[in-house]
Amino acid sequence: MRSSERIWWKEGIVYQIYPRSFYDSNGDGIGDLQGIIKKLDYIKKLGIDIIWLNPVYQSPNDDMGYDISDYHKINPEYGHLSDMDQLIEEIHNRGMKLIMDLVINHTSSEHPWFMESKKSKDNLYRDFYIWRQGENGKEPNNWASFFEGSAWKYEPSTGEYYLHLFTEKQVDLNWENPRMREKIYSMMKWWLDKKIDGFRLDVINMISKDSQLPSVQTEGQEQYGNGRQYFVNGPKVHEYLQEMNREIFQHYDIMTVGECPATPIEEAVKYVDQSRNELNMIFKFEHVGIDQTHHFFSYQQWKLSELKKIFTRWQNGLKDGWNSIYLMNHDQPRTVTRFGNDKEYRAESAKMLATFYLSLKGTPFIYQGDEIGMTNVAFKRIEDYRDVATINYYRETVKQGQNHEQIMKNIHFKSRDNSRTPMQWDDSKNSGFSSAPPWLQVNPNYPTINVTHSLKNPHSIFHYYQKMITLRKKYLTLVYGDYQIINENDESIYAYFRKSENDQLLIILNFTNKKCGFTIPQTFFQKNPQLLITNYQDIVKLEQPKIQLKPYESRIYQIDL
Ligand code: TEU
Ligand code: CA
Repeated sequence: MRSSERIWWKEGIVYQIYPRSFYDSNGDGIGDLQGIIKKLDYIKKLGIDIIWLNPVYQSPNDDMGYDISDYHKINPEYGHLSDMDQLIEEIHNRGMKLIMDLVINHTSSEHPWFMESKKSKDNLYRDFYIWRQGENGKEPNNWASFFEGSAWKYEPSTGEYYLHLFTEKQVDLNWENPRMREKIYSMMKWWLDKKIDGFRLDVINMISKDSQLPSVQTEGQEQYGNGRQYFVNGPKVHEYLQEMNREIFQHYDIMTVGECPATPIEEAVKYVDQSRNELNMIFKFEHVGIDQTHHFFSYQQWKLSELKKIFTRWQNGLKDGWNSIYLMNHDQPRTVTRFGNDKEYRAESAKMLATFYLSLKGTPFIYQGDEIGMTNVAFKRIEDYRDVATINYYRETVKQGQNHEQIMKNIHFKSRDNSRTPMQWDDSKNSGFSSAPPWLQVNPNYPTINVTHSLKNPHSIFHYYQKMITLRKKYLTLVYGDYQIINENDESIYAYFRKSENDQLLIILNFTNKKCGFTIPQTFFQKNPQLLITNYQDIVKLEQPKIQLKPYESRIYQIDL
């Protein structure tokens, strides 16, 4: 490959840090910026190039930082701007980069803009948000909030309602207002001038709402319905992103990744086609919706053939764009619990899944703790949960008289707190995360699942991740090569080629807890394939194209072309 064609944010591997749960440096039970600084060598050791930080701005924490009350300040729980400057410098000193979470679909209701906006109808900041009159003593329309109840909140001081797609303390900004947009752009510039390396843009595909704000058809008795057809990938979203690109992105060498729930590939291409000058990549949601039914918290068994269809469609569908690759984040269940087996095959399946998402075309995002195979948690009492979506879901479903056991079962699988329990550093009290009781309890399995164990054991999940990352850097075909699915309909094994001018790689993944057979395609087998990596220790010599895979076994073979 010519070096001019190589791009750092395509080759880079991202590590997502949830700051509140990563490492507490001052013993208050809350992770912080100095804590991250202390662990940078650990992240570097894993082979990471880019760090994504969940929001650390000043916030009343109604939705754990996704409700920002001052974009120019750090939440004092995490530190100060001077700590942020130091963090940026320490990350750069280690040859890594940093992207910040940018939450600009909404602000906190405690943001000064909103404090002004709600004062009077002719306030200078009134139009920074979306205000409407009620309809017959009810909300302006019947949209539901993502976090239960109506998406509108009545504000007595001016007798109007404001829109909030998430909690009532997360107020949707009015992107129609050019003055508001300008303020956002200058804030972005302020951060980029601090030398950060890009942004992850929170629910960026929801910033443009249909100006009519029409009600939606609801199902049966439901009072509120999902209004997404009127604000997901809305009428002016691309206009705004192109403007943002002209004003900001194009002046810096940065990486941009937009979070885009409920976005099919036909819509996705519009965000990432290079020629359109919008974003570098987006987070797609189809694969994390695979086991979801009518509600975020209800789930069903998923099928491997379905997973393959989704990935294959996205691997091949962004012709002029680029993929992001992730299996979990701070909103999703733990990878090994959801897609692998967190019981008898925890190590094997976590390694198989690492082989999977680190061998696809796109920029991989590793969520903190996945590199040691952390699992879901199951707190017995709802009082032990901290996530607003979980707490609201519990309150609403109990009110509706749903079965308590079933509600807790759904929470145990789907709660966003599964991903947010403190990082498990060692087997000491509070998993070495903090000297004080943490803000959210540690997963009780920390005495066996922790970083110290993983670092000591040469065959650990950590060391496997490290190897996979090294491999991805050595074989650029894993980054840039074409993707070709081999066995679309098989429900046990997922196998695909990655191919470039110089070589071809075959990735074989057993997604089941049983032994399974697979036949290596003849043309590939004839070229003397070399085994690059496997998640089992006893390596079998390849004597014939028919192979047997152990439970959750994964292998990558390579041939020169
Ligand atoms: O998430 C957007 C989002 O719609 C979902 O991931 C959501 O969390 C899930 O469906 C649960 O209902 C982003 C952030 O990642 C999330 O943490 C925030 O809560 C949300 O935006 C609001 O800022
Ligand atoms: Ca702290």
